[in-house]
Amino acid sequence: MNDAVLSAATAVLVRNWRGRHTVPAGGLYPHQWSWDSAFIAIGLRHLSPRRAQQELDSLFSAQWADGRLPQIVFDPTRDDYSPGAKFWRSDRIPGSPPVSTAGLVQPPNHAWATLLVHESNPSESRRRRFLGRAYPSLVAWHQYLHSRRRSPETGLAAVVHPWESGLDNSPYWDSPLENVAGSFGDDVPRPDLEHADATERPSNREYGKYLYLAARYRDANCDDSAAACPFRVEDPAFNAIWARSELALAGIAEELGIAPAYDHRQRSRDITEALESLWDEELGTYVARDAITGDLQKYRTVSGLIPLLLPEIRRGDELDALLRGPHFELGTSCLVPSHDLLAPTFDSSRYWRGPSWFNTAWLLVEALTGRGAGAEARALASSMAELAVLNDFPEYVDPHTGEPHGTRIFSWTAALCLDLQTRLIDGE
Ligand code: 9WN
Repeated sequence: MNDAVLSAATAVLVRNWRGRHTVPAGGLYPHQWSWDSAFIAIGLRHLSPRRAQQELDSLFSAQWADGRLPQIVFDPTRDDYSPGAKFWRSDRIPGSPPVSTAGLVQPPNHAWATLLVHESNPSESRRRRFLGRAYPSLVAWHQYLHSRRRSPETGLAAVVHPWESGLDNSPYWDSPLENVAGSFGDDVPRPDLEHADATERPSNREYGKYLYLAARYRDANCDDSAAACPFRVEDPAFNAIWARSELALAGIAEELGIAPAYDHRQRSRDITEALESLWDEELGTYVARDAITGDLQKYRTVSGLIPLLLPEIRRGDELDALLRGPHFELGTSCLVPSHDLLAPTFDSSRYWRGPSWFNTAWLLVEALTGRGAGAEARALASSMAELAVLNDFPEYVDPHTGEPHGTRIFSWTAALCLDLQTRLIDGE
Protein backbone atom coordinates (compact mmCIF):
# COMPACT_ATOMS: atom_id res chain seq x y z
CA MET A 1 0.00 0.00 0.00
CA ASN A 2 2.75 2.46 0.98
CA ASP A 3 4.56 2.22 -2.33
CA ALA A 4 1.27 2.34 -4.20
CA VAL A 5 0.37 5.62 -2.47
CA LEU A 6 3.75 7.16 -3.19
CA SER A 7 3.94 6.15 -6.82
CA ALA A 8 0.31 7.03 -7.64
CA ALA A 9 0.53 10.39 -5.85
CA THR A 10 3.79 11.17 -7.62
CA ALA A 11 2.18 10.39 -10.98
CA VAL A 12 -0.61 12.93 -10.26
CA LEU A 13 1.86 15.66 -9.35
CA VAL A 14 4.01 14.97 -12.40
CA ARG A 15 0.98 14.99 -14.68
CA ASN A 16 -0.37 18.28 -13.29
CA TRP A 17 3.00 20.12 -13.28
CA ARG A 18 3.12 22.94 -15.86
CA GLY A 19 6.78 24.01 -15.76
CA ARG A 20 6.65 26.55 -12.92
CA HIS A 21 3.50 25.56 -11.06
CA THR A 22 0.99 22.74 -10.66
CA VAL A 23 -2.65 23.00 -11.77
CA PRO A 24 -5.23 21.69 -9.26
CA ALA A 25 -6.73 19.50 -12.03
CA GLY A 26 -6.08 19.55 -15.78
CA GLY A 27 -9.72 19.99 -16.90
CA LEU A 28 -11.75 21.70 -14.17
CA TYR A 29 -9.01 23.99 -12.83
CA PRO A 30 -6.44 24.71 -15.59
CA HIS A 31 -4.64 27.65 -13.89
CA GLN A 32 -2.59 28.17 -10.72
CA TRP A 33 -4.62 28.55 -7.52
CA SER A 34 -3.21 30.25 -4.44
CA TRP A 35 -3.91 27.99 -1.45
CA ASP A 36 -3.71 24.92 -3.69
CA SER A 37 -0.13 25.82 -4.59
CA ALA A 38 0.82 26.03 -0.92
CA PHE A 39 -0.76 22.63 -0.18
CA ILE A 40 0.84 21.17 -3.30
CA ALA A 41 4.29 22.48 -2.31
CA ILE A 42 3.92 20.64 1.02
CA GLY A 43 3.75 17.36 -0.93
CA LEU A 44 6.16 18.28 -3.71
CA ARG A 45 8.93 18.97 -1.20
CA HIS A 46 9.31 15.22 -0.69
CA LEU A 47 9.81 14.65 -4.43
CA SER A 48 11.80 17.74 -5.33
CA PRO A 49 12.43 20.56 -2.85
CA ARG A 50 13.48 22.66 -5.83
CA ARG A 51 10.13 22.14 -7.58
CA ALA A 52 8.30 22.93 -4.34
CA GLN A 53 10.23 26.21 -4.13
CA GLN A 54 9.32 27.02 -7.74
CA GLU A 55 5.67 26.34 -6.99
CA LEU A 56 5.69 29.05 -4.30
CA ASP A 57 8.10 31.39 -6.13
CA SER A 58 5.80 31.47 -9.15
CA LEU A 59 2.89 32.50 -6.96
CA PHE A 60 4.98 35.18 -5.22
CA SER A 61 5.93 36.58 -8.63
CA ALA A 62 2.21 37.30 -9.20
CA GLN A 63 1.91 39.37 -5.99
CA TRP A 64 0.09 42.69 -6.25
CA ALA A 65 1.66 46.02 -5.20
CA ASP A 66 -0.57 46.10 -2.11
CA GLY A 67 0.76 42.70 -1.00
CA ARG A 68 -2.16 40.47 -1.93
CA LEU A 69 -1.44 37.01 -3.32
CA PRO A 70 -4.11 36.38 -5.94
CA GLN A 71 -6.66 33.56 -5.83
CA ILE A 72 -5.75 32.53 -9.41
CA VAL A 73 -2.79 33.17 -11.71
CA PHE A 74 -4.08 32.57 -15.24
CA ASP A 75 -2.42 30.42 -17.86
CA PRO A 76 -2.71 32.63 -20.98
CA THR A 77 -3.12 29.55 -23.20
CA ARG A 78 -6.33 28.39 -21.46
CA ASP A 79 -9.68 30.10 -21.82
CA ASP A 80 -11.94 27.34 -20.53
CA TYR A 81 -12.49 28.38 -16.91
CA SER A 82 -15.03 30.94 -15.72
CA PRO A 83 -14.40 33.61 -14.63
CA GLY A 84 -11.09 33.77 -16.47
CA ALA A 85 -8.48 36.35 -17.46
CA LYS A 86 -10.86 38.17 -19.82
CA PHE A 87 -13.36 38.66 -17.01
CA TRP A 88 -10.76 39.98 -14.56
CA ARG A 89 -8.72 42.02 -17.10
CA SER A 90 -6.27 42.62 -14.26
CA ASP A 91 -3.84 44.53 -16.49
CA ARG A 92 -6.23 47.49 -16.25
CA ILE A 93 -6.23 47.51 -12.44
CA PRO A 94 -3.58 49.69 -10.78
CA GLY A 95 -1.09 47.70 -8.70
CA SER A 96 -1.67 44.39 -10.52
CA PRO A 97 1.36 42.29 -11.52
CA PRO A 98 2.58 41.82 -15.13
CA VAL A 99 0.81 38.44 -15.37
CA SER A 100 -3.00 38.05 -15.51
CA THR A 101 -4.60 37.19 -12.19
CA ALA A 102 -7.88 37.27 -10.32
CA GLY A 103 -8.25 40.13 -7.83
CA LEU A 104 -9.56 38.07 -4.93
CA VAL A 105 -7.40 36.12 -2.46
CA GLN A 106 -7.53 32.72 -0.70
CA PRO A 107 -6.62 31.50 2.81
CA PRO A 108 -3.06 32.43 3.85
CA ASN A 109 -1.40 29.02 4.23
CA HIS A 110 1.69 30.16 2.29
CA ALA A 111 4.09 31.09 5.10
CA TRP A 112 3.43 27.74 6.74
CA ALA A 113 4.10 25.92 3.45
CA THR A 114 7.24 27.98 2.86
CA LEU A 115 8.74 26.96 6.20
CA LEU A 116 7.84 23.30 5.60
CA VAL A 117 9.46 23.40 2.15
CA HIS A 118 12.60 24.93 3.67
CA GLU A 119 12.74 22.29 6.37
CA SER A 120 12.62 19.47 3.82
CA ASN A 121 16.11 20.42 2.60
CA PRO A 122 17.58 23.37 4.50
CA SER A 123 20.93 23.37 2.71
CA GLU A 124 19.35 23.46 -0.76
CA SER A 125 16.95 26.14 0.49
CA ARG A 126 19.83 28.24 1.90
CA ARG A 127 21.88 27.77 -1.25
CA ARG A 128 19.02 29.14 -3.35
CA ARG A 129 18.17 31.84 -0.76
CA PHE A 130 14.60 30.61 -0.77
CA LEU A 131 13.54 32.02 2.60
CA GLY A 132 15.31 35.33 2.04
CA ARG A 133 13.27 35.82 -1.13
CA ALA A 134 10.01 34.57 0.33
CA TYR A 135 10.02 36.46 3.64
CA PRO A 136 9.40 40.00 2.29
CA SER A 137 6.59 38.69 0.03
CA LEU A 138 4.98 36.85 2.92
CA VAL A 139 5.26 39.86 5.23
CA ALA A 140 3.65 42.08 2.56
CA TRP A 141 0.86 39.51 2.14
CA HIS A 142 0.17 39.33 5.86
CA GLN A 143 0.32 43.12 6.15
CA TYR A 144 -2.27 43.37 3.39
CA LEU A 145 -4.59 41.17 5.47
CA HIS A 146 -3.83 43.16 8.61
CA SER A 147 -4.30 46.61 7.11
CA ARG A 148 -6.93 46.06 4.41
CA ARG A 149 -9.01 43.10 5.56
CA ARG A 150 -8.89 43.19 9.35
CA SER A 151 -11.56 44.98 11.31
CA PRO A 152 -10.04 47.03 14.15
CA GLU A 153 -13.15 46.27 16.21
CA THR A 154 -13.01 42.48 15.99
CA GLY A 155 -9.32 41.94 15.13
CA LEU A 156 -10.31 39.42 12.42
CA ALA A 157 -9.81 39.51 8.65
CA ALA A 158 -12.91 39.36 6.42
CA VAL A 159 -13.33 37.57 3.12
CA VAL A 160 -15.16 39.68 0.54
CA HIS A 161 -16.28 36.74 -1.61
CA PRO A 162 -17.11 33.09 -0.84
CA TRP A 163 -14.27 32.01 -3.18
CA GLU A 164 -11.81 33.70 -0.82
CA SER A 165 -12.63 31.25 1.95
CA GLY A 166 -11.74 28.27 -0.26
CA LEU A 167 -14.93 26.65 1.11
CA ASP A 168 -17.02 28.20 -1.62
CA ASN A 169 -20.62 27.15 -0.96
CA SER A 170 -20.46 26.56 2.79
CA PRO A 171 -23.81 27.26 4.49
CA TYR A 172 -21.99 30.12 6.26
CA TRP A 173 -22.43 32.22 3.12
CA ASP A 174 -26.15 31.56 2.55
CA SER A 175 -27.56 34.49 4.50
CA PRO A 176 -24.77 37.01 3.65
CA LEU A 177 -25.29 36.14 -0.04
CA GLU A 178 -29.07 36.56 0.27
CA ASN A 179 -28.43 40.06 1.59
CA VAL A 180 -26.47 40.96 -1.55
CA ALA A 181 -29.10 42.68 -3.68
CA GLY A 182 -27.50 42.20 -7.13
CA SER A 183 -26.94 39.05 -9.18
CA PHE A 184 -25.88 38.09 -12.69
CA GLY A 185 -29.03 35.95 -12.74
CA ASP A 186 -29.25 32.19 -13.16
CA ASP A 187 -28.11 32.08 -16.78
CA VAL A 188 -24.34 32.14 -16.24
CA PRO A 189 -21.47 30.30 -17.95
CA ARG A 190 -20.78 26.97 -16.21
CA PRO A 191 -17.80 25.29 -17.93
CA ASP A 192 -17.20 23.52 -14.59
CA LEU A 193 -20.23 21.32 -15.29
CA GLU A 194 -18.33 19.65 -18.14
CA HIS A 195 -16.01 18.15 -15.51
CA ALA A 196 -18.26 17.50 -12.50
CA ASP A 197 -21.94 16.72 -12.02
CA ALA A 198 -24.28 19.65 -11.31
CA THR A 199 -25.41 17.95 -8.08
CA GLU A 200 -21.80 18.11 -6.83
CA ARG A 201 -21.16 21.79 -7.53
CA PRO A 202 -22.63 25.13 -6.37
CA SER A 203 -26.01 26.07 -7.88
CA ASN A 204 -26.59 28.55 -10.72
CA ARG A 205 -28.21 30.86 -8.22
CA GLU A 206 -24.98 30.89 -6.19
CA TYR A 207 -22.92 31.42 -9.36
CA GLY A 208 -25.10 34.44 -10.27
CA LYS A 209 -24.12 36.02 -6.95
CA TYR A 210 -20.48 34.92 -7.20
CA LEU A 211 -20.07 36.61 -10.59
CA TYR A 212 -21.90 39.75 -9.48
CA LEU A 213 -19.67 40.15 -6.42
CA ALA A 214 -16.49 39.46 -8.41
CA ALA A 215 -17.46 41.97 -11.14
CA ARG A 216 -18.33 44.63 -8.59
CA TYR A 217 -15.00 44.16 -6.83
CA ARG A 218 -13.12 44.21 -10.15
CA ASP A 219 -14.95 47.38 -11.26
CA ALA A 220 -13.88 49.08 -8.02
CA ASN A 221 -10.25 48.23 -8.90
CA CYS A 222 -10.29 45.53 -6.22
CA ASP A 223 -10.52 48.19 -3.56
CA ASP A 224 -11.45 46.80 -0.15
CA SER A 225 -13.73 49.68 0.87
CA ALA A 226 -17.24 48.95 2.14
CA ALA A 227 -18.84 50.29 -1.07
CA ALA A 228 -17.06 47.70 -3.24
CA CYS A 229 -17.76 44.80 -0.88
CA PRO A 230 -21.43 44.11 -0.08
CA PHE A 231 -20.27 40.71 1.22
CA ARG A 232 -17.85 40.71 4.16
CA VAL A 233 -17.61 37.69 6.41
CA GLU A 234 -15.17 36.71 9.16
CA ASP A 235 -14.44 33.01 8.78
CA PRO A 236 -12.84 30.85 11.51
CA ALA A 237 -10.67 28.72 9.19
CA PHE A 238 -9.30 31.69 7.23
CA ASN A 239 -8.29 33.46 10.43
CA ALA A 240 -6.95 30.32 12.14
CA ILE A 241 -4.75 29.58 9.11
CA TRP A 242 -3.55 33.17 9.19
CA ALA A 243 -2.64 32.82 12.88
CA ARG A 244 -0.85 29.51 12.15
CA SER A 245 1.09 31.12 9.32
CA GLU A 246 2.16 33.99 11.60
CA LEU A 247 3.90 31.36 13.76
CA ALA A 248 5.67 30.11 10.64
CA LEU A 249 6.75 33.66 9.78
CA ALA A 250 8.33 33.89 13.23
CA GLY A 251 10.21 30.65 12.46
CA ILE A 252 11.34 31.99 9.07
CA ALA A 253 12.69 35.22 10.58
CA GLU A 254 14.55 33.17 13.21
CA GLU A 255 16.01 30.86 10.58
CA LEU A 256 17.16 33.90 8.58
CA GLY A 257 18.67 35.42 11.73
CA ILE A 258 17.00 38.77 11.07
CA ALA A 259 14.86 41.06 13.18
CA PRO A 260 11.24 40.25 12.29
CA ALA A 261 9.25 42.90 10.42
CA TYR A 262 6.87 42.90 13.42
CA ASP A 263 6.16 40.53 16.32
CA HIS A 264 4.68 37.54 14.47
CA ARG A 265 4.00 35.50 17.60
CA GLN A 266 2.14 38.38 19.20
CA ARG A 267 0.04 38.78 16.07
CA SER A 268 -0.74 35.08 16.10
CA ARG A 269 -1.86 35.38 19.73
CA ASP A 270 -3.99 38.43 18.89
CA ILE A 271 -5.80 36.58 16.11
CA THR A 272 -6.23 33.51 18.33
CA GLU A 273 -7.76 35.69 21.03
CA ALA A 274 -9.98 37.51 18.50
CA LEU A 275 -11.38 34.17 17.33
CA GLU A 276 -13.16 33.92 20.70
CA SER A 277 -15.76 36.39 19.44
CA LEU A 278 -16.80 33.71 16.89
CA TRP A 279 -17.53 31.14 19.59
CA ASP A 280 -21.15 29.95 19.65
CA GLU A 281 -21.99 28.47 23.00
CA GLU A 282 -25.19 26.80 21.84
CA LEU A 283 -23.54 24.93 18.95
CA GLY A 284 -20.26 24.37 20.79
CA THR A 285 -18.15 25.58 17.87
CA TYR A 286 -16.61 28.62 16.25
CA VAL A 287 -18.81 30.01 13.48
CA ALA A 288 -18.53 32.76 10.85
CA ARG A 289 -19.80 36.29 11.40
CA ASP A 290 -21.42 38.48 8.78
CA ALA A 291 -19.31 41.60 9.29
CA ILE A 292 -22.04 43.78 7.74
CA THR A 293 -24.98 42.72 9.95
CA GLY A 294 -22.87 41.44 12.85
CA ASP A 295 -24.85 38.17 12.85
CA LEU A 296 -23.18 34.86 13.68
CA GLN A 297 -23.89 32.21 11.05
CA LYS A 298 -25.15 29.36 13.20
CA TYR A 299 -23.87 26.23 11.49
CA ARG A 300 -21.39 23.56 12.44
CA THR A 301 -18.88 23.29 9.60
CA VAL A 302 -15.34 21.98 9.28
CA SER A 303 -14.18 25.61 9.20
CA GLY A 304 -15.24 25.98 12.84
CA LEU A 305 -12.97 23.06 13.80
CA ILE A 306 -9.83 24.44 12.14
CA PRO A 307 -8.91 26.72 15.13
CA LEU A 308 -7.84 23.41 16.77
CA LEU A 309 -4.59 24.06 14.89
CA LEU A 310 -3.70 26.86 17.27
CA PRO A 311 -1.71 25.92 20.34
CA GLU A 312 -3.36 28.60 22.48
CA ILE A 313 -6.96 28.21 21.32
CA ARG A 314 -9.25 28.41 24.34
CA ARG A 315 -12.02 26.00 23.32
CA GLY A 316 -9.79 23.12 22.25
CA ASP A 317 -11.46 20.57 24.52
CA GLU A 318 -14.92 21.50 23.25
CA LEU A 319 -13.72 21.22 19.63
CA ASP A 320 -12.10 17.86 20.37
CA ALA A 321 -15.47 16.64 21.64
CA LEU A 322 -17.36 18.07 18.68
CA LEU A 323 -15.02 16.41 16.18
CA ARG A 324 -15.55 13.00 17.80
CA GLY A 325 -19.29 13.39 18.46
CA PRO A 326 -22.32 12.70 16.20
CA HIS A 327 -21.96 15.86 14.11
CA PHE A 328 -18.60 14.90 12.54
CA GLU A 329 -17.98 11.32 13.77
CA LEU A 330 -14.18 11.23 13.60
CA GLY A 331 -13.09 7.62 13.06
CA THR A 332 -16.51 6.47 11.83
CA SER A 333 -17.26 8.83 8.96
CA CYS A 334 -14.90 8.94 5.99
CA LEU A 335 -12.32 11.68 6.76
CA VAL A 336 -14.06 14.74 8.25
CA PRO A 337 -17.31 16.03 6.71
CA SER A 338 -17.33 19.66 5.59
CA HIS A 339 -20.70 20.18 7.28
CA ASP A 340 -22.63 18.82 10.27
CA LEU A 341 -23.90 15.29 9.45
CA LEU A 342 -27.12 16.00 11.37
CA ALA A 343 -27.99 19.40 9.91
CA PRO A 344 -30.96 19.77 7.53
CA THR A 345 -28.58 21.66 5.22
CA PHE A 346 -26.17 18.66 5.03
CA ASP A 347 -25.76 17.26 1.50
CA SER A 348 -23.41 14.29 1.14
CA SER A 349 -22.33 15.07 -2.44
CA ARG A 350 -22.53 18.84 -2.90
CA TYR A 351 -19.11 20.42 -2.60
CA TRP A 352 -18.59 22.18 0.75
CA ARG A 353 -22.03 21.37 2.15
CA GLY A 354 -21.21 17.88 3.42
CA PRO A 355 -18.50 16.01 1.47
CA SER A 356 -15.13 15.35 3.09
CA TRP A 357 -12.10 17.05 1.59
CA PHE A 358 -8.46 16.04 1.87
CA ASN A 359 -7.03 19.46 2.69
CA THR A 360 -9.25 19.95 5.72
CA ALA A 361 -8.45 16.37 6.80
CA TRP A 362 -4.73 17.24 6.51
CA LEU A 363 -5.26 20.37 8.65
CA LEU A 364 -7.00 18.24 11.27
CA VAL A 365 -4.24 15.61 11.17
CA GLU A 366 -1.87 18.45 12.03
CA ALA A 367 -4.21 19.67 14.78
CA LEU A 368 -4.60 16.18 16.29
CA THR A 369 -0.84 15.61 16.19
CA GLY A 370 -0.27 18.94 17.92
CA ARG A 371 -2.76 17.98 20.63
CA GLY A 372 -1.08 14.67 21.34
CA ALA A 373 -3.69 12.49 19.59
CA GLY A 374 -1.10 10.74 17.43
CA ALA A 375 -3.00 7.49 16.97
CA GLU A 376 -6.11 9.27 15.70
CA ALA A 377 -3.99 11.49 13.46
CA ARG A 378 -2.34 8.43 11.91
CA ALA A 379 -5.68 6.67 11.46
CA LEU A 380 -7.05 9.73 9.64
CA ALA A 381 -3.91 9.92 7.50
CA SER A 382 -4.20 6.23 6.58
CA SER A 383 -7.82 6.56 5.56
CA MET A 384 -6.91 9.57 3.40
CA ALA A 385 -4.35 7.44 1.56
CA GLU A 386 -6.73 4.56 1.13
CA LEU A 387 -9.63 6.66 -0.19
CA ALA A 388 -7.31 8.60 -2.49
CA VAL A 389 -5.68 5.58 -4.12
CA LEU A 390 -8.93 3.65 -4.48
CA ASN A 391 -10.65 6.53 -6.24
CA ASP A 392 -8.04 8.18 -8.49
CA PHE A 393 -7.29 11.05 -6.10
CA PRO A 394 -10.75 12.61 -5.95
CA GLU A 395 -11.52 16.20 -5.07
CA TYR A 396 -13.92 15.13 -2.27
CA VAL A 397 -15.80 12.07 -1.01
CA ASP A 398 -19.14 11.17 0.54
CA PRO A 399 -18.56 11.10 4.31
CA HIS A 400 -20.89 8.10 4.74
CA THR A 401 -19.80 5.86 1.87
CA GLY A 402 -16.46 7.22 0.65
CA GLU A 403 -17.93 7.52 -2.86
CA PRO A 404 -15.77 9.95 -4.88
CA HIS A 405 -17.15 13.28 -6.11
CA GLY A 406 -15.97 16.31 -8.06
CA THR A 407 -12.97 15.96 -10.32
CA ARG A 408 -10.27 13.25 -10.11
CA ILE A 409 -6.45 13.39 -10.34
CA PHE A 410 -6.73 16.35 -7.98
CA SER A 411 -3.35 17.75 -7.00
CA TRP A 412 -3.75 18.65 -3.32
CA THR A 413 -5.30 15.25 -2.62
CA ALA A 414 -2.13 13.66 -4.01
CA ALA A 415 0.28 16.14 -2.42
CA LEU A 416 -1.17 15.95 1.07
CA CYS A 417 -1.45 12.14 1.04
CA LEU A 418 2.14 11.97 -0.12
CA ASP A 419 3.19 14.29 2.71
CA LEU A 420 1.44 12.26 5.40
CA GLN A 421 2.56 8.95 3.97
CA THR A 422 6.19 10.07 4.00
CA ARG A 423 6.20 11.93 7.27
CA LEU A 424 3.65 10.25 9.48
CA ILE A 425 2.92 6.74 8.24
CA ASP A 426 6.27 5.58 6.80
CA GLY A 427 8.10 7.71 9.36
CA GLU A 428 6.59 5.75 12.26
C1 9WN B 1 -12.98 28.73 -7.18
C2 9WN B 1 -9.05 24.99 -6.94
C3 9WN B 1 -10.19 25.59 -6.14
C4 9WN B 1 -9.96 25.48 -4.62
C5 9WN B 1 -11.20 25.87 -3.82
C6 9WN B 1 -12.38 25.04 -4.33
C7 9WN B 1 -12.56 25.26 -5.83
C8 9WN B 1 -12.92 27.21 -7.36
C9 9WN B 1 -14.09 26.73 -8.19
O1 9WN B 1 -11.38 24.90 -6.52
O2 9WN B 1 -12.91 26.63 -6.04
O3 9WN B 1 -11.80 29.16 -6.52
O4 9WN B 1 -14.10 27.00 -9.40
O5 9WN B 1 -15.00 26.09 -7.65
O6 9WN B 1 -13.53 25.35 -3.64
O7 9WN B 1 -10.99 25.64 -2.45
O8 9WN B 1 -8.91 26.32 -4.25
O9 9WN B 1 -8.82 23.68 -6.53
